[in-house]
Amino acid sequence: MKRVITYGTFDLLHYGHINLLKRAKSLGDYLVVVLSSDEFNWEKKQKKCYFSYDQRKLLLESIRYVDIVIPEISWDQKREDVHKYNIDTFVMGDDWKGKFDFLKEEGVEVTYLPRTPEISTTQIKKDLKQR
Ligand code: C2G
Repeated sequence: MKRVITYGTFDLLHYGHINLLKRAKSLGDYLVVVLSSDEFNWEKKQKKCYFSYDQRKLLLESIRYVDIVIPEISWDQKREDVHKYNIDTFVMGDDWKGKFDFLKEEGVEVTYLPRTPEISTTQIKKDLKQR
């Protein structure tokens, strides 16, 4: 059983997120999604999520590629998470390329996947404002 992990806010869930989750799951048999809490997202982006943690968790749990959703409350939990969940592969979009290579020291394969072009939560918000 190959176990994969990925992290994110996944606010205003869109097809770019789904593409990432689909490809992440294809790298193993079990996908752990570590979902940024409302507070941690503020720390990360100084922006409020549109959907609350519980709403974003419900959306993610309904996705066929996702096996479990757990909270992300700090930048520093990744080393612990990969051991706690017996992770084989860590996956992120390539906007994070290189940022989490330290996880290789924990015996974890680190993979950055190309982002889906032209879609982002920021872009969606911008487009909606102009309508
Ligand atoms: N993503 C993507 N293509 C897009 C948009 C997002 O592949 N068009 C990917 C991102 O690269 C990321 C995941 O979808 O791997 C979730 O994106 P966000 O919710 O924006 O997550 P982020 O804020 O990057 O959080 O500790 C790590 C952070 O929690 C990552």
